Amino acid sequence: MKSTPKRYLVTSALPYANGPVHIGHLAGVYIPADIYCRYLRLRGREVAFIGGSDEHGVPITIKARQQGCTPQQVVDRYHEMIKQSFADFGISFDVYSRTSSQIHHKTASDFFRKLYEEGQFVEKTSDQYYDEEAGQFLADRYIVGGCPHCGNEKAYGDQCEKCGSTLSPTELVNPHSAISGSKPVMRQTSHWYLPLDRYEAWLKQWILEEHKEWKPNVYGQCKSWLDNGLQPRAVSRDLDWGVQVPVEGAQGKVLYVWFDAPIGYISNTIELLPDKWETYWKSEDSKLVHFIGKDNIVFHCIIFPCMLKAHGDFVLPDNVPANEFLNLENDKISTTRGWAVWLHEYLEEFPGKQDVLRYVLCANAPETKDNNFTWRDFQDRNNSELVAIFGNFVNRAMVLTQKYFDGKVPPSGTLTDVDKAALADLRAVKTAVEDNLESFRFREALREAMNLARTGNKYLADTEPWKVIKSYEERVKTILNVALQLSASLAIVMEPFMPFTSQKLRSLLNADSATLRWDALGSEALLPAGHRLGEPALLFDKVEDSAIEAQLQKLEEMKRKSDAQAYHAEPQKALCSLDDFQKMDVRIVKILEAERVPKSKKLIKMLVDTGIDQRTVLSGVAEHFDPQALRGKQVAMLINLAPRSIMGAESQGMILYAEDFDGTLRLVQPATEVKNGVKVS
Ligand code: B3M
Ligand code: ZN
Repeated sequence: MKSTPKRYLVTSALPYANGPVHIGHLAGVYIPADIYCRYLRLRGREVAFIGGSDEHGVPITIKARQQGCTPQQVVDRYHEMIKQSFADFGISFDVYSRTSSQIHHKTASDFFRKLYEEGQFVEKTSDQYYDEEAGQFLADRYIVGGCPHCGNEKAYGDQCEKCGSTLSPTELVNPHSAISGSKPVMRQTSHWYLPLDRYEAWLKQWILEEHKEWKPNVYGQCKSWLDNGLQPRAVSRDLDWGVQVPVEGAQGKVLYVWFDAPIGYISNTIELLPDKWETYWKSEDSKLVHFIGKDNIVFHCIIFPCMLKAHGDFVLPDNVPANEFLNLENDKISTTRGWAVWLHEYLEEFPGKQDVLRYVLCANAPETKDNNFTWRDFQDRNNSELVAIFGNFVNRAMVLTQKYFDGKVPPSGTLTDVDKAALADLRAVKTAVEDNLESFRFREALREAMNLARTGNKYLADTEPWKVIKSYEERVKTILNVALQLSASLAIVMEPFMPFTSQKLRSLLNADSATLRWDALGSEALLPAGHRLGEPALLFDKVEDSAIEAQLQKLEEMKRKSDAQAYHAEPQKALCSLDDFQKMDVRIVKILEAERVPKSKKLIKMLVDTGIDQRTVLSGVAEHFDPQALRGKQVAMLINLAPRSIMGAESQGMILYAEDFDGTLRLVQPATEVKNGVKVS
């Protein structure tokens, strides 16, 4: 057994500074990491919570190209924006720095040089894709093609985002350059590789034997990597954006972003604690924990540990509590498609409601499997949990105390069984929450904390102090004393999860964080009799239907916009002759009557004037048009299609429609009224 660590080094994935952050980032990484760190600090443990932006790599240069600016401009803009969003949501980093910093360039460079000088890399020459038009090698996301596993046509040279497989550029089907679109050629280049295969035996022992306690999703992914066998991994790239490879003759080569980025954790600790950082990174009694999303598991559990092992001076991660993904309204969150809830936009639309989102994202966190965020669930959890249970309980306790006892905590008298049961819950919550947090079960920890509010709410409903007051004031003193102790306990236990609410509640209770300390949690006398409370106020307010509808509509519009952008006209059909075409008699006809066919979901029966005759035609468009809207319209129709009988009626011809990118049907009409029966040719 390892002894209790002296200090905790907690890192959270460094987001690419190529766009704003969204709820998926928050739910997967930053909320659990923040809860963990806040909790550790409340317990008086020594913690360094390390964050920062990942400013290198192809994701950044691609964004710069799209926006027509320099990579530096991209990272400057998004670094500030991301940093602000995290601060707004109370993510309590001790440092939030960036990998473009000088300290980082030096740290990463020194790290590489040490390994290089000790002969830890293998230098290999190989053929790689090269874009002759753009004059550069195509690393990682610069090369796009078909995924050999799932057929996704937009897989990257390093990964398919659709099926999640890790790829190498040569596996792509029909590869092309993301820069010029051209077909790349092969060119020789040489790079340094970290021989992961040499670490296989050690990794198997270290992870599969010594870290069986890692979350099943993390352990399982590691096992499958190790079972498949590891290959040497290139740690340099032919790019001009990144940390220069610090070796003579390596002009035009930079460190692979996944080599430099995790070293960012070290650089940022150095920036935070220039004199003390080594106590965190180089002593066995430090506990290193990486919070990440599941797509980063291999880098944090296999590659970075091999780098650390090769270097030799540093501690290894003790745990890597990776989360799965959060979906949005049953669809994968996608930055490119705009299918996301951006943190800065949320704050504009729900000002002051940071904790509501923190609550919802933790209560529904994708801890063991992918999970789904829906705006309806957000509203439900706010209205029927935060407002109706937590907020309502605290408010009733405070308002009644104000009313009956002039806002002063009344003394507690003889306890009944109901009181004792409520107080038992109060005493039990500390261990329940602690045990769950220590083992990274954040949802369960929050549920336990919230159960205390449920207890309180039910306690008041059962004891009915507003009725008892008429006959038995002494009893009400005890009831409100108990209710206020529960409220005070909530202020403590909610602190890691909902820091803003906790702060507000402390101020309502007129008690500071020295009184309401974590280690006092479980005490039945947090607020002494006679203590004067602050003014009652609501902790939460309702989220109205209109606010939710506005969000759903916004998403819907986003989806339409991106579908429209992604639309490609279908390829042309095989050639036909003029004869073939002239066989088809297409005319402009007028719809005289239109009605739904009884018992059919799809069919509309129409009477049309073809200029030659009046006849019946059926169309399967009842889901697209109201019959009313068709009447009187002139449309294009193939009139010599052989008659067919459909649901007992005969259809003599076929009305033509244009189907838009989103499946919407439009009538094909002449721009101005023409005679019925004129030919379309
Ligand atoms: N920037 C990938 C990501 O944002 C990467 C993480 C780096 S952690 C050292 O998912
Ligand atoms: Zn795929």
